Amino acid sequence: MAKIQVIQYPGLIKGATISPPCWKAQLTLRFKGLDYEVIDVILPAQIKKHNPRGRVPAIKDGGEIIVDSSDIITYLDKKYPEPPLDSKDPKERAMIRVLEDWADENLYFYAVYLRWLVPANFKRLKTCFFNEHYPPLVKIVAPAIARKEVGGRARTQGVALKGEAVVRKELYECFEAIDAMLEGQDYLVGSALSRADISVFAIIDQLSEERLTPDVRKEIDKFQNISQWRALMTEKAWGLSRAQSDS
Ligand SMILES: N[C@@H](CCC(=O)N[C@@H](CS)C(=O)NCC(=O)O)C(=O)O
Repeated sequence: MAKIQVIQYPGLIKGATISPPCWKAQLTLRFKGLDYEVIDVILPAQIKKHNPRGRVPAIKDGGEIIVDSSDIITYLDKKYPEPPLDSKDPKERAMIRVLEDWADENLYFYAVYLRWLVPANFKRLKTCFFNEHYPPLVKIVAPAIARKEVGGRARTQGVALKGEAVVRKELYECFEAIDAMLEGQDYLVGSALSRADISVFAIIDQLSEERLTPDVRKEIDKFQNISQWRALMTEKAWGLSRAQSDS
């Protein structure tokens, strides 16, 4: 059987990705123990070849192409139901949805801000990502073009209208909230790992990348419940396909 393919932005190491929604798609495949390969794309034209919406991630499974990380989880959870990533309990399911949406539409934009709009971190992004993956001339212009595009989206969402101190305060309060949710339990909702954990973890894990946002990593490390949860999530996610990010 052909492997599932994940079309994604590359990462700092082979097989990884710099994009939280792409990481969310990969994590889903890992938790489900599904074999997959990644197809790295960097330019808008390459992305559009796979997804006319011009966004990553997209996955290809046999003849099917699915785009958008939430729709990817829904598809995979239906087609490969074990282990399930949703709850049977309607109240838990509702909370799982709310947390996934919060991660995608709120936490994600804080991550965008901290990576792209904080000058010291943007410099790191240029060194670790653009210099590594982009061809010689393109890498000179691509960071500024991408920053303008990403910044525009962050302004439309609202986060880029705020000052850095406010953004940091709000994000660190989100860490406090996540830590409080994890008090006395292994996972965010109920007793099993769900798509809420995957969605929130995809962002927290990426913000823990010391080469890009060492300032945020320091904050995350202050929270004991989050640290334990990160260790558990990492163990579950890498159980099957560690080789993919280590090779
Ligand atoms: N809500 C979407 C977000 C997808 C998204 O915005 N992906 C970004 C990468 S993190 C992208 O494709 N950017 C390419 C571009 O805008 O040209 C999801 O969860 O899949």
